[in-house]
Amino acid sequence: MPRSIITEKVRNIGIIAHIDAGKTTVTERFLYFTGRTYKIGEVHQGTAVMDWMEQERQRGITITAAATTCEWADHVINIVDTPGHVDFTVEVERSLRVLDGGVVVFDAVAGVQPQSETVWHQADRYHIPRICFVNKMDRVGADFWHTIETIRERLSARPLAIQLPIGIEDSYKGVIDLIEMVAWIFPEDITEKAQSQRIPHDLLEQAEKGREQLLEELAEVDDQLLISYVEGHEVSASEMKKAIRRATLVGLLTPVICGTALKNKGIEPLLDAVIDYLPSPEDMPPVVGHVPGQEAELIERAPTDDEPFSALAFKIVADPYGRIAYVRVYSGVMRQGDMVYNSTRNTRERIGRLLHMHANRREEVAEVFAGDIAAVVGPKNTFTGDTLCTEKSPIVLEPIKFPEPVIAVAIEPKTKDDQDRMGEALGRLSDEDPTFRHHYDKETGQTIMSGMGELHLEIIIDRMLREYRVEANVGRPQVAYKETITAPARAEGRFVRQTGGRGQFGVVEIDVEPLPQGSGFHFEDKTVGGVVPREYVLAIERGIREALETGILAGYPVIDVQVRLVDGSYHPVDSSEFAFEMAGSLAIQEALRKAKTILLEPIMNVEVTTPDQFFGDVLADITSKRGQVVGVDQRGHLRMVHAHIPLAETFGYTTDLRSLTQGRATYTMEFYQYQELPQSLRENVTGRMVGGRRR
Ligand SMILES: Nc1nc2c(ncn2[C@@H]2O[C@H](COP(=O)(O)OP(=O)(O)OP(=O)(O)O)[C@@H](O)[C@H]2O)c(=O)[nH]1
Ligand SMILES: [Mg+2]
Repeated sequence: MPRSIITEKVRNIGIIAHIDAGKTTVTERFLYFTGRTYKIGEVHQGTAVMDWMEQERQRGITITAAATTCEWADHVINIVDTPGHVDFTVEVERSLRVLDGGVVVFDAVAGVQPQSETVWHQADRYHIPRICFVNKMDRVGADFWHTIETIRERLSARPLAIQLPIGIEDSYKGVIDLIEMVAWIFPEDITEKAQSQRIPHDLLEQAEKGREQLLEELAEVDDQLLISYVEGHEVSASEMKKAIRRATLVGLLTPVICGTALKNKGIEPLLDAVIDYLPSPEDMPPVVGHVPGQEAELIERAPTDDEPFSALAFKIVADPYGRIAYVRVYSGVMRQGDMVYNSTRNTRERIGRLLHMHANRREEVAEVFAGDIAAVVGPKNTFTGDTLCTEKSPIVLEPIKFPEPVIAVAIEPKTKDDQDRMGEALGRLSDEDPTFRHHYDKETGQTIMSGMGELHLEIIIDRMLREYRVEANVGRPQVAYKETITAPARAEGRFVRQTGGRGQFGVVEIDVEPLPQGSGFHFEDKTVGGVVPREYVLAIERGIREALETGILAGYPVIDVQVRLVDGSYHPVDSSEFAFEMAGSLAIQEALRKAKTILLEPIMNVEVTTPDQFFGDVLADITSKRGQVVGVDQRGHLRMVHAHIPLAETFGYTTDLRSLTQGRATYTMEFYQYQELPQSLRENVTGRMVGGRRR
């Protein structure tokens, strides 16, 4: 069966923004205006199609990224609506990894907010072309131009206003399209179609100025347009659109338009802009990967159906009814019944059913093509970040990087039955969410769960109760400390037992070295001449990895370490994988003792918005929490305080801030980096434990 739509007419986009900017509301309007749904879903009424999880509807926030599809102007738009809350940043990260373009939504009153900055930089990392939608133009205090200014300043971007708003706040009516030079007034009655009309007389001069400025900015970055412009030709709307598209695709400019999703204004032009300015899969450069087992051997796949098949699994959903892997197809075709190769794990997977997803509704398809986003039902051994491809031409695509959990709680099931169900629930939930981890602490007999923040763990606990019926007592949140080394060291590990019968023999020598933050664990075999056979090297690495889960200071995981195996010896009879695993473990523990190991604590990026009169109190409170103020902005009567505060000091901050400011200040918080825990506080941590084991 041929594909029903050519790749050039496909858009894979993500809706990204700060929490509450209106992403889900925008997505719901997309579904309504394109005829996908017949009734508008509302977040605040708990009826949004995209926020289908119980926890989402109750809280009015998005927790999981939901995918859907709609059609507009002969094109297919695959949309992923992402959550804005930082605790669910994993959803943004994996969506951006597989999408081609982004719609960034801003609150017209607040302008760029901290989390929009974060998602913007995430999109930068993946070179995602984007357009900006200044939403909530109906709100008191809405300001299109101020928002554009914050995009320029805080995101270091080049925003390009391609519309002018008509009216503002209560009287916001529509927009002037500076390219076509027409006005759109959006009817109050949603069943009426918006019509373009002549620009109102009193706005004509402003519109002409706006267009002139738009042309100047475009000419600065686009040579083709520059030529027409300096030669004094009348530049046509279609020439302008092409130039804007070129500049957007390479990230030189970001078109900005406005509206109010809640009041159904500005949605059709936004859909047009998605088609006009965001890339199709064909516009994307070939995806790059490497030959399995040879990381330096790079290979490419062009985004066409006749290339060998390759796809990346970016999300696993494991509900009690089955396991589904969401994939992005980069090249080639995958059909039901195909045997595909998981090159990340060197396993094979028989493809059962293939689906297109609409939030939590499913539509079965026989095959999926280059550029598609689809779901595979029932894979057993495919995990987030894995590559699926043809075994004949294998490729390993770059996996997705996820942040480390920073917060932990102890959880104790109430009954034996709960205990059994909890095991299954934990397995499934961590399968879905790479930023959620759990382990069993032998010493305290507790299960420790760790994640990205209080809300993240709260939702997990809630899901365990509702979906898996696990009742449990949950401890207070604790900081997930880490350990790391600060100096290089060499150490030997000997595991030798040779008294009668078959003995044990494994001897290894390793070098360790600190790595920059975020690098993780690297292992390299530097031995020569087969002093340690290959299978034992793997055992050594395993032993080291395991030992690093429990550091020597307070039992917290050790991060950012380079380990080189430099020497070793084996015995033809007594050596075993077990002996080398032990030797590796002993060597790394010895090395950690020599390599000046320190404790690290997570530091958070906090932004507090407070009325002037509480500014002093807010500052003093931040200082008392070992916080450091790194910047202060002023807007009207509000101050925005940007600070770094250790996570340990932020528990309960919502309550503190409320009582300090009579509930008039707000804040957002996200992980910034790990820093050494001051010596004076070390005692508190080494005498306590969670997220690690005391030794
Ligand atoms: N006044 C006004 N309110 C809006 C507009 N768009 C959305 N809202 C409201 O803002 C709130 C948040 O909207 P959502 O669409 O849930 O925002 P979101 O960006 O999806 O939020 P998260 O997914 O939790 O990050 C809801 O109460 C919406 O009704 C708008 O244009 N004007
Ligand atoms: Mg949402």
